[in-house]
Amino acid sequence: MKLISRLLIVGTLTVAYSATAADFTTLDTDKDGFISQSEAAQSASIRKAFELLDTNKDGKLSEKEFHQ
Ligand SMILES: [Ca+2]
Ligand SMILES: [Ca+2]
Repeated sequence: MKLISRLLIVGTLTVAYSATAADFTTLDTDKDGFISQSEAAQSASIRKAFELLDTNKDGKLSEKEFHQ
């Protein structure tokens, strides 16, 4: 029973991580390695958090800024 719970937790974490990793690539539609404001507009939550995430204020999100 304990082993099954552990496997479920590991599986859930793996799925959550993959989803985050996929989101950056999905949002970066022109594949320049950054998420611009217009690309961020595809996701309501990212658009709202954009200014907060853009720590160096260059108007785009690097993968590092996106995953902070
Ligand atoms: Ca881009
Ligand atoms: Ca930035």
